[in-house]
Amino acid sequence: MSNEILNYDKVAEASLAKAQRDGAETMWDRRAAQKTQCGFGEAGVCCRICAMGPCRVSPVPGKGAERGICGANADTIVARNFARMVAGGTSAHSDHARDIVHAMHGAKAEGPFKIRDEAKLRRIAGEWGIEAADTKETYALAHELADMALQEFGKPFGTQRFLKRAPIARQELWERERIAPRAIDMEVTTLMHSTHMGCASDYESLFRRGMRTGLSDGWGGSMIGTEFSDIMYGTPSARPSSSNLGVIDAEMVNVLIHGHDPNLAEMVVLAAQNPEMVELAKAKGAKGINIVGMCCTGNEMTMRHGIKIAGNFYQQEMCIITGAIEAVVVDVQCIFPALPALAKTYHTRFISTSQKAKISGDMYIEFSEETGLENANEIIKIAVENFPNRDAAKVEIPDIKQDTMVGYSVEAIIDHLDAVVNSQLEDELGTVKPLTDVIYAGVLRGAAGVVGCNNPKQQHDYAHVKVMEELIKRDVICVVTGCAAQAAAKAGLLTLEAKDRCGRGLLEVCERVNIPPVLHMGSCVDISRILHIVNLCADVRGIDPALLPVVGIAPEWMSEKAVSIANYVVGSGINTYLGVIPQVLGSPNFTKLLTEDCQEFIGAHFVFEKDPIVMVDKIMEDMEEKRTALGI
Ligand code: SF4
Ligand code: WCC
Ligand code: FE2
Repeated sequence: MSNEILNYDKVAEASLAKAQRDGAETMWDRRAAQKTQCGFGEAGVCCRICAMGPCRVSPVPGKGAERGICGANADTIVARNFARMVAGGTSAHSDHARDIVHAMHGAKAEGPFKIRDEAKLRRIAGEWGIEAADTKETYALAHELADMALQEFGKPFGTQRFLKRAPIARQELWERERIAPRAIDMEVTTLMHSTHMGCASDYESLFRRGMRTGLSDGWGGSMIGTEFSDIMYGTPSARPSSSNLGVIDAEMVNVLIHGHDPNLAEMVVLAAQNPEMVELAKAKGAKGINIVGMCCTGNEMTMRHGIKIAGNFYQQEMCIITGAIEAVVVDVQCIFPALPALAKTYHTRFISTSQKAKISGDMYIEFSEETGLENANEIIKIAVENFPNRDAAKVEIPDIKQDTMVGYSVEAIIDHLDAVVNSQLEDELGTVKPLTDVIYAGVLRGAAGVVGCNNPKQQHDYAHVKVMEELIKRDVICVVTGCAAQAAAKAGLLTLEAKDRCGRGLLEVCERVNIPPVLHMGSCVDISRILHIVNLCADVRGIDPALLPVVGIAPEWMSEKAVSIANYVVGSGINTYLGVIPQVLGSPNFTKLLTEDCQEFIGAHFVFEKDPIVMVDKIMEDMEEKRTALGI
């Protein structure tokens, strides 16, 4: 456990020492058991797409077998594997979105699934061309819009409706390069087809198919997920919260919500407020019920309700190791299959709820949109009744927590900008123009979206935090989502006081606009919020987003979803910096396509850089080049 990777994270050190004392297995034990990771897999040159294989070709060109049994070379194998990661990631984000839309399709005024942001409902209905969007009865309109959204997944003709949010230049590029995404399910299916044995072998073509699929995630599934969640659960606005394992309260019934879909989490939060449940908790000797969040469920719930953030991806085991969690409630994505066994080391109940992600080893309570609140009540009751089973001798909660500000949706950012716009100067309200003004004036050098997971290939949170700290010092404003946002929260970067860690330009902006230098924009599907704001900025200036000094960064990514995201961010014209190198190096051709050649036709490219400081140097150079080209 003396792994140097842990040194940066004091909570992790204490927590993993406790795990060892308690005889609990963690990802670090399993990481060690893996010994040296497979060089073929790491280089992306292992293929098991058909049963003649598995075939492995040489990760070093010119040494060993150069072709699989069918003749596929490293370029084909790497490109196919990469494309299949995009398909996996796109399907995850988009299937999550579909569940949100389904819930909206069944929403009723009497709840529990209902319309909370009616203005946004009408705005998007108008944007999508529904007639009388201003006057139709709320629920009739919601159901009509939900119906249209469901068509975005499987419609036989046409491209994604939200593409129209991009500046014309970008829309034209997508058309020209034939990467404008069609129906989401179609893109995923076509990509799985193209990567089937004996289909596409041309690595550039495979890359383009993958990018089109990724774009169906960013401008389709993820954007639908974000916007429809806002309509149903409210568009986030700035609010305080608290973060890190210290938010677990020894005197309360602690319920950890982990996963992604706000449908379940919203119901769990509602159930925890049920006075009957609170009374029951008191009768069991607790002071009340404390809901804490993790990964994107945590982000969704903190953005809309200020629910406390227990931590990010890498802390999911540490939460249970505190010995003070009565129940872990999960739905889909980013949940270790190891959790039920770990929970058994303590009194913790592990409850999986989604047919799509049934996790064996403890309880399964299937959540459905028809019975959502009843399911949530049952879950909370199990947690409360489990409180007396807690073993006080095993409880140890690190006394570390950090105040944080969250809830910066595009709408919330525009509200903040409006508050400082001087109407006497005839500046327009309700736009991102003031933001582009400070970038153009050079007060800010640029903007960065920092997103993604944790990965043991990087020190926990170190790469996230270093990148952000260095960027804000150099007057680059950051927006964050996913587990990167939680890393920022824990490091105190999401506070108004963090302005003192900024360069002079960003400090001035933070003071005037009353915002932290790093803005929490939500969950991973909410990277669509980042896309949206960048495109609004480009639109204000009448240019393609590729010309703006803006970058995407995933310092510690690990999931297929991140590969899909990287594809749509690059596909949207934004250079994307990856701190973990994707499994593509076994094909120098494909690597060059990602890191250089795609610039030619997409106007952006990937950059691989493990060292966060070197990465920031490269980003600053990139931004300054863009500024020079714009003449600003
Ligand atoms: Fe081997 Fe080709 Fe089959 Fe892949 S598709 S496993 S390279 S024979
Ligand atoms: Ni999104 Fe990565 Fe977290 Fe999962 S929750 S771990 S994909 S960043
Ligand atoms: Fe996520």
